[in-house]
Amino acid sequence: MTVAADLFPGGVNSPVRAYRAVGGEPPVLVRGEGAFVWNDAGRRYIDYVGAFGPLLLGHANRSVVEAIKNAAEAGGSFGVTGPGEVRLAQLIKTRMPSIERIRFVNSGTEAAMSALRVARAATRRDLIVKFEGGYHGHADSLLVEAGSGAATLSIPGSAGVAPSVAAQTLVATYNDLDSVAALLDSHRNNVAAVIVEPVAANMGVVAPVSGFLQGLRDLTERAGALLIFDEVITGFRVAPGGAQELYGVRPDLTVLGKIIGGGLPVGAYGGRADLMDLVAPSGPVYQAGTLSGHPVVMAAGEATLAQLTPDIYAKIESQAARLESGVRVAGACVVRVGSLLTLFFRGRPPRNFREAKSSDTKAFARFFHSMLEAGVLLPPSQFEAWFVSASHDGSVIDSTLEALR
Ligand code: KE4
Repeated sequence: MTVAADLFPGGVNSPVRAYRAVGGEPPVLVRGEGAFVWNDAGRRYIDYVGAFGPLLLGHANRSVVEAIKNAAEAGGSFGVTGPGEVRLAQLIKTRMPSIERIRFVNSGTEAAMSALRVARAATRRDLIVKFEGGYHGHADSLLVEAGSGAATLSIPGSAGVAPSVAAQTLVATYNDLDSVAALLDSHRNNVAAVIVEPVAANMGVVAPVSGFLQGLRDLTERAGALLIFDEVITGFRVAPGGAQELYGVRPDLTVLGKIIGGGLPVGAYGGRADLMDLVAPSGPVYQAGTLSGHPVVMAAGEATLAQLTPDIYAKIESQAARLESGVRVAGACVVRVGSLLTLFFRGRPPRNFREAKSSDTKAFARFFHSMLEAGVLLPPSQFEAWFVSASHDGSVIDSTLEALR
């Protein structure tokens, strides 16, 4: 959109939307319903972007829309805790028992940066360990060889991040416990936390090898550091209780976003009560937000989680499995965890970001455009996940496989 180019940097409000990694002009999308989106010329696409993760039920889910309307008509944010915040927090706690206390914020970025602040306060240590290719939003200390947008744009870290801040973040290799142990040993007693996407989804979908997550749990315990699971993407997607349920590993703190807001701006961080009680006004860690816990957002999140029944998860799992088994593309391999899927243009599934980066991104770009031509909208980057929703039913999967032929 030319007018957008005059208004927003790169014509977008988030870099990945500019299609720099795949080339061409992004479509102008004006409507979404279920598994479909329509452009301004009325052309319909099957949508695997799903707003990059929040829309596990698909676009314009009737009861989510109804809940938003009712909450909006009841008035906006009142500047005090409301019943909607309580109900959504209870739904989250029930499904993620590691979350004894929670704080709602307005984005995954805010949630991740706040969780790190709690970890530093709790341990009185300064350093953080993250993983190359892991993306946790754009807070300064986390934009150190980030994945997702930065990886797509091949910007290691970011301009504007002070070297002194970046120096507080150590970078390990995903699926490589030795790289974590080495950092913990060489910075003994000064690592506050290890933050990890339990299923990496910002280098494309890279699954944790067996024992990796439990290994992080053991290493952090031994080092007196906290383990933070960034479940902004995996939370309530890869299992009813997220990756921590799927892999049976209990983090000290969890970062959430996307699905818990039902498509509206949201984030949350939570975990052990003794840690979260450090957060103001209970404790000395300051964090605040004008619209945190907004009733309309809480209503959308509650209406979403309330629909996530075992049947829905079983349905999404079977559809995503059908898609996985039907995808046969020369020179590419599929990685799937639940309803997260990536087609890597390389011979074998990557185990870390360095291997993911060796994918043939030009081949991906050609594939992306051929699918767009065929009416299937994929995330515009080799380093993003395809999001299958409950609305991607049998006929949608069939049409997708048809387009792949
Ligand atoms: P937000 O600040 O964008 O709400 O969340 C940041 C974030 C944190 N943690 C994980 C694991 C994430 O994937 C994200 C954001 N995800 C990207 C998609 N890979 C958002 C898309 C975009 O940047 O436009």
